[in-house]
Amino acid sequence: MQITTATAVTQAYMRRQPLVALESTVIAHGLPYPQNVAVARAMEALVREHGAVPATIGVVAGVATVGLDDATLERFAQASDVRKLARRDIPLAIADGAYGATTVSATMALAHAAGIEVFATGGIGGVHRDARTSFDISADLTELAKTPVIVVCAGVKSILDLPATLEYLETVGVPVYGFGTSEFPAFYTAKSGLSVNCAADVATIARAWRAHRALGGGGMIIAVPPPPEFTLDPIEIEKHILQALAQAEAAGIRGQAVTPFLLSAVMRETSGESMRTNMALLENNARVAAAIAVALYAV
Ligand code: PSU
Ligand code: MN
Repeated sequence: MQITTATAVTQAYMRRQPLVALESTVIAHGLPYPQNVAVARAMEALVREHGAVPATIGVVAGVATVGLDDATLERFAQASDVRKLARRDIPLAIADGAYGATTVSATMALAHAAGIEVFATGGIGGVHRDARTSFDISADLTELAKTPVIVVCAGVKSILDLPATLEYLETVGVPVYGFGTSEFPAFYTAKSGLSVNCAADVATIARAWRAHRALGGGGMIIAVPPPPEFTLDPIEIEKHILQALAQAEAAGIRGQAVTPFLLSAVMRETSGESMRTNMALLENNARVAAAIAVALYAV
């Protein structure tokens, strides 16, 4: 399989500059236009400002691409023919010559294939609240179990079952560190009531990563609380989530459509407030990921 890398990414390898992978599902299926392309560009700019080279990942006309150019970002942000790709969806997208936005699992797979160790996103997928009957557990979790990439996120959206997601990650040996906190963030808020190990700074993360890799470990989660000025009231947000879940149930939404449906329902319910939080934490995570990528060169 051929992987195309952008010139800036190839140069980064040659110059031994740190790289940060970014996903494209959040652009194509996670946020509305034009906010999606604005935040994608802002994340790339922030990664550069903090000393690393950004590589947004996707499948472009059947070609796995590391480092989408600006016109392709725009296409992903606007087009309705862009597939949502988990790891298992990459092969057919390539064979069909299709366009595909990569989720966390697919982005990790391609980032690793391209030699990139750090990846910034918003929230990872996880165990859905109805998993006992639906069996809906995101492929992000199994990917984290095996693919060695540091995933910088704001934890897991509370549309999911957070305690079950943390249990799953423990079972499959994925380290989950709060960035400067021992409380697992819940995406819209810093508070989930769930404890994780605290990693105090990027140098600590870099040392822990080397140890994890030396032991043959796969992925690692760095959970960064959302910026305080953008956090939402957990009780308020839970009301909207319950409404979104009821709408999904009534509309019979299943499979990979569930997450995008719930995200846009919550955005509607909160009249865009949750979208502002989403954008702010994506940008914040891009900064932290760049700092971690830089720190990896120092250990
Ligand atoms: N969480 C968000 N926004 C998103 C996603 C997750 O806050 O857009 C996307 C990510 O790409 C993640 C995917 O990998 O949803 C998970 O989808 P599923 O639940 O179908 O595995
Ligand atoms: Mn699912």
